[in-house]
Amino acid sequence: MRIDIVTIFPEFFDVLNLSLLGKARQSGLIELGVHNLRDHTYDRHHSVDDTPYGGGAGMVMKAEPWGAALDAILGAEIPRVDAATDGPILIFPSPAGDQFTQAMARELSLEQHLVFGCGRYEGIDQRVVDHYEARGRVRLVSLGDYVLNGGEVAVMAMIEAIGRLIPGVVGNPDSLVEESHEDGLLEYPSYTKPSSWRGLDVPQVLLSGNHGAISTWRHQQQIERTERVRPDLMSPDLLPPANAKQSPSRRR
Ligand code: JEW
Repeated sequence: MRIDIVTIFPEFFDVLNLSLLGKARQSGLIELGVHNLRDHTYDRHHSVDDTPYGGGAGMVMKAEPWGAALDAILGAEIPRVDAATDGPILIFPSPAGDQFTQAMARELSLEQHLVFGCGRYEGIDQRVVDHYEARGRVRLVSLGDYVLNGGEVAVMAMIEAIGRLIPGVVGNPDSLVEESHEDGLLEYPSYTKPSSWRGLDVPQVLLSGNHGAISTWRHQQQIERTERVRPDLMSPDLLPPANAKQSPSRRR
């Protein structure tokens, strides 16, 4: 997968050289380009922002640098016939976007080319989104219902969630299917040595060697935990009838 990022803080993405994603880059599974928006300014002061039309607080990112930066990545061609279903996806993090989910990460991990535009200030001139929507696939994506100072942190989270779903990036593919959200349930609790710590014992079943019992216990734990902390994720057909009428306990 090819990933391009446009930002006024390219150094922010230096951490992508580390850990799992860094290895994926070295092995060529992920090709990353980080582009400084300011390299696409042609005025004396390299301005990327200006005051909003209509007044109001704060500054808005100017359309011209965004147009120049994105054209340099995407090419400056007129819309292609299949632009709605094919070609790169341009993603703008935004508090007004569709909620980023594991399902969206899964979909995006199948793409060949993602381009992320990181806004700052009060956001980007709306015409940038409008223009590129007419040329291809554009998505506004929200990390969640809270306000960040810009798109960089959101892009970092999205790249981590997407990157680890690319075959070969995470060493053991089993750890991908077993984990939270892939089956609509939260994780079961995990334990490692020692078997007793500060008076707290590892549940006996995990020491039993009975893999059937362990598997059943873990699934029960997933269902209980999901019902307790994220009932919104709970699909009724996964609930055993005995459990369905029980009121959620306050434990965590
Ligand atoms: C987020 C990009 C760029 C995403 C999530 N836009 C805007 C905006 C900002 C502050 C107040 C009001 C609007 C700052 N901002 C961003 C915020 C993404 C930008 C500028 C973002 N939360 N916040 N999920």
